[in-house]
Amino acid sequence: MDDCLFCKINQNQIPSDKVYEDDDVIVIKDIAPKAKVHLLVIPKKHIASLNELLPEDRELMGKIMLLLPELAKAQGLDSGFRTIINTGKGGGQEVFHIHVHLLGGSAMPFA
Ligand code: D5M
Repeated sequence: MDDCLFCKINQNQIPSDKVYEDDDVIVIKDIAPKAKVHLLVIPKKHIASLNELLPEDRELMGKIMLLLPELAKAQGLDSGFRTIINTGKGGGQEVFHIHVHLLGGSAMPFA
């Protein structure tokens, strides 16, 4: 997608603090962290939100679910972590390229 922030970050057109990358996923530090550890887990495929997920995305999203605890462990989040997916304007989504927030290491900012 030409006008998508996370596609541009994926294509290195915009700098980011990348902590992990493979063929399908990038993980970057959130630019405005809400906790000591605040990562964004972003599929390289442009999917606007959970509302646009297709059955063919099942494996990709499953891969992301399995990656989350590995990332948390690598970040030293031994006592637990929080994951958030904002969906749509009403759900607080600001960047319309699906991503999972991974937060931990300090008091949790959300209920
Ligand atoms: O979350 C979108 C998140 O994306 C929000 O926490 C800020 C973050 N963000 C915005 N621009 C950048 C850049 N350039 N690098 C890293 N992180 C960024 P949402 O769930 O859509 O509300």
